Amino acid sequence: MSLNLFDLTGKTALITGATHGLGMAMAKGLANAGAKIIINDLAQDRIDAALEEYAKDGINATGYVFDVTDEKAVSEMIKLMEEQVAPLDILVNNAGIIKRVPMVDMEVSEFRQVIDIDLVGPFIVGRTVAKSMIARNSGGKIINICSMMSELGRNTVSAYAAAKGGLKMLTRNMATEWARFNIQANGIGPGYFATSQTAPIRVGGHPFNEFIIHRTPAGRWGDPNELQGAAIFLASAASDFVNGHILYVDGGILATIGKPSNEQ
Ligand code: NAP
Ligand code: GCO
Repeated sequence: MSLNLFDLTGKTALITGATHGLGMAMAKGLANAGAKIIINDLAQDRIDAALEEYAKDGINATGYVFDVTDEKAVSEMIKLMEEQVAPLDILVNNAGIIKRVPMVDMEVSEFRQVIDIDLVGPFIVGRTVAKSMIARNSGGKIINICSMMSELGRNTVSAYAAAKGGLKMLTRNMATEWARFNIQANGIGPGYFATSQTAPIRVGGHPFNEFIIHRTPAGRWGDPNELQGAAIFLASAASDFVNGHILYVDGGILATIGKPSNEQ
């Protein structure tokens, strides 16, 4: 019998913040590998619209509204989805925000909000899902969506970099504490991808757009669908001995210090 290491048939995956962008792309990839998909967002209307989008691709997804920073709501909604749909085998902590403000101008409340959503949120959701996996002795896969800013700083994104750097280390601690329960916790570190989050810095003629195209050895922004392979790998049996690893999908950004503007 040929064992398809990447087959997710019979598995159930929760992807937070998956009504569009990278979350939707990864969710579609997991669905195409056989997983049952549950998505989350902050608003029912955006979930409803997204479920129609998934259905167009033949994906019968389910959606639940909750704020990843709301411990009570997370606990109630994960209990409900595991009753109504199925126990979770895979969690993708994708939901996140960014604020681009110079540190000297950033309100402490803004800094705290980014940390809360991008770092505390994955802790809350991850811990809630892990408790269920441990109680069921099922094992499982946790995938935290990190960033280039898990490794590099950049002007104006201090809170985001602190959160994503922390998420890298939270991933390693999840791996450390939960590996004995056959839970593999890993991260995906996307480079620069074309989504609504990067739209403000990607518009044609924006200096950052040109900078990223030149700074990325592949010479372009990533397509969200190019994260599907990494998501399927870390969600599948193919990664059963991979733990605490951040898999960077960045077109080569972290491989290089870059090149002068006059070099190809
Ligand atoms: P996006 O288009 O802004 O989508 C973020 C999603 O998270 C949205 O669905 C949003 O819901 C949801 N969300 C925000 N706060 C939430 C909360 N408190 N509770 C539940 N859901 C919440 O971003 P993206 O570009 O797809 O990025 C997705 C993830 O990848 C983020 O963690 C981001 O930091 C990371 N990332 C992105 C890139 C990139 O180049 N795009 C690169 C590296 C890493 P609403 O729509 O309702 O606001
Ligand atoms: C930015 C971008 C980045 C990307 C991503 C890079 O303003 O620098 O939004 O933060 O979202 O995190 O990996």
